[in-house]
Amino acid sequence: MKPSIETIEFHGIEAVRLNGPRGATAIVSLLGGQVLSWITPDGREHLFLSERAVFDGSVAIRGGIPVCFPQFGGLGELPKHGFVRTREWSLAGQRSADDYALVTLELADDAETRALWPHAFRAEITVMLEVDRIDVEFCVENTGSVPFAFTGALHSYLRVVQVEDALLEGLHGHDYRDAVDDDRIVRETGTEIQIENAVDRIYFDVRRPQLLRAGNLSLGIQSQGFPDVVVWNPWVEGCARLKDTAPDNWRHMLCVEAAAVRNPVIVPAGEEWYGRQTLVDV
Ligand code: TA6
Repeated sequence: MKPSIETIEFHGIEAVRLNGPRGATAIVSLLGGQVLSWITPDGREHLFLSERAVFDGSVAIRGGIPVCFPQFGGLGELPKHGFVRTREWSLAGQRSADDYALVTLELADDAETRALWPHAFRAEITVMLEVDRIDVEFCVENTGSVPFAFTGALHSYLRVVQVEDALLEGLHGHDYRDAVDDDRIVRETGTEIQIENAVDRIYFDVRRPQLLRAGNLSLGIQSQGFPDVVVWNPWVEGCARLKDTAPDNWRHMLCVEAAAVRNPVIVPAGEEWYGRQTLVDV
């Protein structure tokens, strides 16, 4: 079957399914402009999506790849992780060929976003699915007449069988801000990170790709444009505090996020910025 793109309903909301080469698929919801599923030709789902996720736009969908913009986390006055996670994006383009399927979703400012954040912008998420990889590009254009600054992330929830068995490589030697230890700045000394407790770290200025290994899973994680990498797992207690996860969900997810947090990105009037994260099944 040749790659194709179709609109579907997924958990009652409008979404686009990318039918990629050799049976690879991805699902992107218009709500949040969020990738919710990525399945490789071997039938394996690589993204975690909570069975208690809420799909009515009242909160962000728990799982997949939420887009955090124009504020990462609670680093400012805006709602946590900004406001585009709960907005309805629209389909701006689609394309497929023998070896890929691609869609672009877009979102522009309106009266509601300007009431929260007084800037004119146009954001785009482009998802390209190939046989063994998914590439998610976030592009933001300043359509106003003054510069703006933002922080943000592609908040990818990677699915693992048992997070205790996961090893994340590629962050050795980088400084991180540790949110579970009073925001202390720590230098990573391990060549591999193991998740043995709650982890909520922002690694600064990461130039190398990461490799996530867990059981027979091996996933390459690369980013461009986004200087920082966030690693998050809420562990047992943190997961119990989340309303939209099941008690054991902490075990099946590890967020490895392409982020711009330490230094806000400045976008001059009329210009655009882009960053991307690529996940490769290796
Ligand atoms: O990216 C990690 C983080 O900022 C954590 O501190 C954690 O709270 C998480 O994001 C989830 O945030 P959310 O608003 O989706 O519950």
